[in-house]
Amino acid sequence: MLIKTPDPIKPSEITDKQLYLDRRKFIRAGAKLGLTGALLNTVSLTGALAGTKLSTVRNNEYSTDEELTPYDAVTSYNNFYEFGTHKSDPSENSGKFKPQPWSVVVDGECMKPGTYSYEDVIRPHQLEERIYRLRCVEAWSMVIPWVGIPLADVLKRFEPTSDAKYVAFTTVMRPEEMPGMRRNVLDWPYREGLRIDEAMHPLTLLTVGLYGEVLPNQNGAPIRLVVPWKYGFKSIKSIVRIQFRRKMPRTSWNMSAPQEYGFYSNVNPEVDHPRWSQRKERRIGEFLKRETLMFNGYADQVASLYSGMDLRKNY
Ligand SMILES: Nc1nc2c(c(=O)[nH]1)N[C@H]1C(S)=C(S)[C@@H](COP(=O)(O)O)O[C@H]1N2
Ligand SMILES: [Mo]
Repeated sequence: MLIKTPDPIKPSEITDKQLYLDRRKFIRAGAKLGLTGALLNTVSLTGALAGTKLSTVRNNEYSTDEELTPYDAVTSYNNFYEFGTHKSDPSENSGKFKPQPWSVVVDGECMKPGTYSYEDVIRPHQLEERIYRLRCVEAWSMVIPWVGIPLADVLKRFEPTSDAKYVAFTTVMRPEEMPGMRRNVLDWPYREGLRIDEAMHPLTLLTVGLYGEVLPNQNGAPIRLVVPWKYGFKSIKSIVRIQFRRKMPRTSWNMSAPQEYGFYSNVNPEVDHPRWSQRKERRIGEFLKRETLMFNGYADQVASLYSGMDLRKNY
């Protein structure tokens, strides 16, 4: 017997276009007033598909009040080389990717290593909305209402030991579902890393959604990092491994071009990329360029992490 399973339906297909757009306007208006939590329904995260609403409360302490980058730009202008190197590739080529079920391997210098399911890692009642700037090393930027949990809250559950000086992250490798992996543009899998104090910093967010909904595949479903004071490439997508390390881990962009991309990769207008300036950026949707701010505007919160370090050497 053949059992027919329904195809996943996007909210944009259920509601008619105008209703859909009105709902978005409504959510955004609500978000501006800080009412997000009250407007959105609670859903089970198990098997949640892109577009499923998430129940969140706005974190105002860490959110910027700058104008949001439109949803369509956030979800169609992406860097996710596993799906191709053009900005439109991730949204066009990630339809076959299956972000559920999901699990994350946790290992290295910690007391609770193991394989954790998505539901073990993400506790729905801890989800917050945080509006952060994301600045790509290519000198464009966006303002995105992310939904996630402070990474520190997750990492502490794995009980890192005093030998855990760094945390390494790895992206899933599924060439059958990720057509960009057929080309060796990077040495797969995509890898990133943080110093333990950077990973534990309250701004560092383990993210599962944006615009009040479950992450679309192109934005790194089902779990990605957002480190707002660093260039966008540090915000690794579709994470399957978290490893506590004694030594500084190797990272994809540093491995591919060490003279251009360092381990730290803090947003720094004073230190140019060897092939272009980092002084200005284009906010997606805007015409004139903006001045890039030290640590992407988060200096008050994070500058102390780097006191005494030469940021020209540790770029
Ligand atoms: N696995 C993986 N993660 C990745 C990338 C990638 O190519 N592969 N690109 C990075 C870069 S360069 C940027 S700017 C951000 C973009 O995130 P966004 O598409 O959600 O805006 O994802 C980062 N995370
Ligand atoms: Mo980037």
